[in-house]
Amino acid sequence: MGKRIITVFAAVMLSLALAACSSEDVSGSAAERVEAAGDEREVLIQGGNFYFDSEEYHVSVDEAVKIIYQDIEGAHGIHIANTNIRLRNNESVVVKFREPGRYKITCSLYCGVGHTSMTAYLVVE
Ligand SMILES: [Cu+2]
Repeated sequence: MGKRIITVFAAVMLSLALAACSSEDVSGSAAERVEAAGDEREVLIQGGNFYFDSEEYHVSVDEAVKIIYQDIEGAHGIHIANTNIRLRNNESVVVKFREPGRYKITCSLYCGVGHTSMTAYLVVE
């Protein structure tokens, strides 16, 4: 009896977790690196203790953008979900997003008690 309840509970938790993921993120590798032409629009993301300077950053599908990360307080970094984009202080990358979506940005460097609360979204539309 107890075992069966645990199995049902685990199944419910798993389906909730999957539902939460699919509503926030898109699957697959969403961004491709492109050669910098020098005139890309710059998207500056800044991080402090323990926040990013905006809740959302906006880019257009197929727009070449230069994503730049800077620390304004403490030492942090960013990882953008569904991409291999990981940046530390003063690093940048020129990319195009192929798919619209809300891509979660998290701190990529363990920075202390507020680390897990450092989230924002890159909105591609
Ligand atoms: Cu952190």
